[in-house]
Amino acid sequence: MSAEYGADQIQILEGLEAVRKRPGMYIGSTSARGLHHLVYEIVDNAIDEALAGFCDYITVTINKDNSVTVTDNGRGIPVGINHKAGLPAVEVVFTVLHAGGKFGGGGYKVSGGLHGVGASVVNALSVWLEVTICKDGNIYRQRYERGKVVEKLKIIGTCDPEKTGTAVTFFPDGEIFEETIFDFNTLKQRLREMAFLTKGIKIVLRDEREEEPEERVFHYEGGIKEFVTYLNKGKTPLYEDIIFAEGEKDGVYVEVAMQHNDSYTEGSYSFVNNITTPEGGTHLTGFKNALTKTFNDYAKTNKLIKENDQNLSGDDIREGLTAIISVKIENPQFEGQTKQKLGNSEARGAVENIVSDQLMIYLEQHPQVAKIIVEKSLMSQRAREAARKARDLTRRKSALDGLSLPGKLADCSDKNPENCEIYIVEGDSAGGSAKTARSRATQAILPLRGKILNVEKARLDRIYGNAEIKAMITAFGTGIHEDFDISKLRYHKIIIMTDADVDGSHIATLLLTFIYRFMPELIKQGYVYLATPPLFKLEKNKKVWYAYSDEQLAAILDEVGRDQNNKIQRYKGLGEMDADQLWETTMDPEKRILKRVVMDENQSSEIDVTFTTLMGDQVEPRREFIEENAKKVRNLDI
Ligand code: 0RA
Repeated sequence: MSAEYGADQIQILEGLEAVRKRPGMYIGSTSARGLHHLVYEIVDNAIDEALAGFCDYITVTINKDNSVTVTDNGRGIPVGINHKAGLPAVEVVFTVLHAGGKFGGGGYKVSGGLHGVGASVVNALSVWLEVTICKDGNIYRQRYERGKVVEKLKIIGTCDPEKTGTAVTFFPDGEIFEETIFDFNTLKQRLREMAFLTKGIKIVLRDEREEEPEERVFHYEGGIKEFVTYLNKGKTPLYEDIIFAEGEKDGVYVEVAMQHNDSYTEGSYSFVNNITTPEGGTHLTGFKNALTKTFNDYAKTNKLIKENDQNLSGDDIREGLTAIISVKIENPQFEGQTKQKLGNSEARGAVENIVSDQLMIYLEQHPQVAKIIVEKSLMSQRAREAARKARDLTRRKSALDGLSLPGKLADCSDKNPENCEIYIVEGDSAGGSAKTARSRATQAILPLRGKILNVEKARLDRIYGNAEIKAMITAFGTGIHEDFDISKLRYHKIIIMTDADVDGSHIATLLLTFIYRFMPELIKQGYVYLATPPLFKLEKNKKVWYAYSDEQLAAILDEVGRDQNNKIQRYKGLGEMDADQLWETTMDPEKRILKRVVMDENQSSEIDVTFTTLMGDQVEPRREFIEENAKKVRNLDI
């Protein structure tokens, strides 16, 4: 080996040391999210090979030892010497930062968002990584440890020269990650999404850790059209077709699929190079512009609305719309706070043009569908108008009253939102106890009567007219929709306190659905919590213990001894506790357990499916969901 080679080698090692020193900079975080990004990173490379037209089969296996293997049937990572580095190309891919994209095999590179950082980052953050390549009738293998080459690339056998492909196995480094156990469901959701976004690809996910390995196959010949069908599964579509537009303009490849359902919420999800853009950007703007313009043009030309009538607004046209907007672009520019908003201006024009042209043709060929959508939009327009009037009325009233907080609210005296919390309490009687128990300075209580309105099934005007919802909106102080202003939030903890039974969870779910649909920012910023009332009270020799789970009760019983002096009470509702008990077990900031409600913005389409499945009007998908998830619930409340 020449001296030059040694010098090169040192530089390479330094590169990957930087990744180990600041892993967050490369994969976002070292939490479970970062851990799963390692898998997506390797899968992305295989997807690139698929987009280049050379691969149609990918497997992802969680092995018994919790390492992960990703295989693809692409051309195999090149093994020849890369002359610039003087090393086999595959070694460069795994040991040089950002080397991945340089070996482009044509097609679009997935290189945006949080990942797209390259296989070398996965290597740097793994205890060990092995790559096996079938190419030209040989099987090649190389192994690395914490990013460093352990041995030279070597041929370990032969294979059918017709067969090519790559397998990568890695074991995540516990020195780097807070969590090293892969979650099947997390991988399942992202891999399903990747399969929808890459039509024709077959992705198999396998979990070998269980006695009986679990396996899921994702394969959608219809691509994002099937994605829309999937998202609308628990809903009632307004027409059969999935409307589809596809094309390329100015280096932007565009695919859009959409279908309306009879709900009142919009579910549009946009992607750039297969990565979700929760903050939207130019591609989403282009889509919205195209939709608004095309429907108004069509409706006027075909006399569905009169020349002098008010235009349909974008919000009206998108009421109940499920849509996927997917663009692929060579050099995506990301903007915004979390770098998740597409900035390329050519994407706006490309999407707007392609969608406008193809949507107009579709509407002209399908006047029945066009009529259904325009009529739905007109109904939305009327409801929006009614809601606006109702809201103006409340606004005027509150201007007259000064600050008109809901009558049932027992507010706290501290006016600094950072110190303040509001308990949303199920039922007037528990509300009464909570009012007695609370710490008046910082804890406000809002009792709600019975079940609140299911916002999945109601239109805006009814939602605004609902007393319980109005009470929450005014108590929070933020307003909703276009009026929403988080700086006006009056409490930095919104705590949902319901009975620890099926009805209680249902009410909590209804409340969360409302907050998720109308004030998602409250969840994103971590202001929403669930209170945890105890399930049991144990009394023995004048001493009292509370248990919040069956396991905890068993543990306490083991400690105090299981005998006749034990008096165990099972709480069925908050109402069974007096004010002192409620304070001690559920409200005292020193002792209570609060669960913060969190959401992964990168999985918002899945969250949407879950809410629809649980709260929508289709019974069968809900039954399937419960059956699939029931086995994961340990303390099934019967
Ligand atoms: C560039 C060129 C060639 C293959 C690949 C990239 C490739 C990369 C990855 C990453 C994961 N799986 C992959 N499969 C293929 C082909 C070069 C040649 O034809 O020799």
